[in-house]
Amino acid sequence: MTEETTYTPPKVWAPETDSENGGRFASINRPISGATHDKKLASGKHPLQLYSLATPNGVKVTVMLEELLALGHAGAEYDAYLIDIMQGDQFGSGFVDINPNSKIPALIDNSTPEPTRLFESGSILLYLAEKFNALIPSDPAGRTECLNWLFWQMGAAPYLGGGFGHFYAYAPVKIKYCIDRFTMEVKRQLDLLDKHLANNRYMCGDEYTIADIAIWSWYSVVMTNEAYEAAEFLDVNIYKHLQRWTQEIAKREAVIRGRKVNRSFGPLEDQLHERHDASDFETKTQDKLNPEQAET
Ligand SMILES: N[C@@H](CCC(=O)N[C@@H](CS)C(=O)NCC(=O)O)C(=O)O
Repeated sequence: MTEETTYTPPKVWAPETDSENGGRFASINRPISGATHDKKLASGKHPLQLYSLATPNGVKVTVMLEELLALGHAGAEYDAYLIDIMQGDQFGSGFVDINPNSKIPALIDNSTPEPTRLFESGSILLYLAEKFNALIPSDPAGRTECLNWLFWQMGAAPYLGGGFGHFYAYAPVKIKYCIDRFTMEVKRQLDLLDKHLANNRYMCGDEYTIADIAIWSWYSVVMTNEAYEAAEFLDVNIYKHLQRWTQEIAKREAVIRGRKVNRSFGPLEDQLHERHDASDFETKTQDKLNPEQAET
């Protein structure tokens, strides 16, 4: 029997001072909200200022912005700054002013009479879709279906990331109860998506929308083994329709670009730490900025 199964919760919980048991995220987890230090955020010339990291929640927004630019919406031009969540950048005062919840992605729209702050990736996708009247169906029934799936994703991802991913890949001990519980739920989600995509090209039929962007950003990395190295464990190859949709969206130019923005891991040619101009994809990825690192 492991130590965890015999754990008796105290009357009042208190955080452990010894962080060894906390796993990979022990250094950034706190039981209180708010800023830990003063730090003003940088700001660029474009209407939209993004503070993010290329995790699935961050990728949703950079893909959306690149899709809008590809559609010709110049008002979607943006400056993207890297927030290193493992270094605690999300607890700087400037970031907390935009997102009191201290999580990426966070966005400022400077094109409104007063700057508009945005946090929560679903809220950001919906705001941008409405602002540019793009990537959301215009008929009421289609719009409702799109929002059904967008909100489904926002509710479902914590079971995938915070539940399955955490206990399968990150927890310092493997606890069968937790892994079984969240694997059951994640496989149910994959099956749900697979069945839906058997009869629909995209999540809302023939139209590619913010629902696809939100769901793809999370579920594609599970399908391709990039997240949690769990593709074999989850037997993802049985989800044929989900595979087809994953691969089709991965080929979109805007998706290829969006995935690189604020990425600080993986191949150097895919890491564009900050993005201020479309040309940055050609000249400012890490392999170009640090050619000596690229050669080693
Ligand atoms: N529901 C939020 C979740 C955002 C979120 O969990 N962001 C993570 C990275 S994917 C984060 O910033 N974590 C930092 C922390 O927890 O301190 C959204 O969709 O925007």
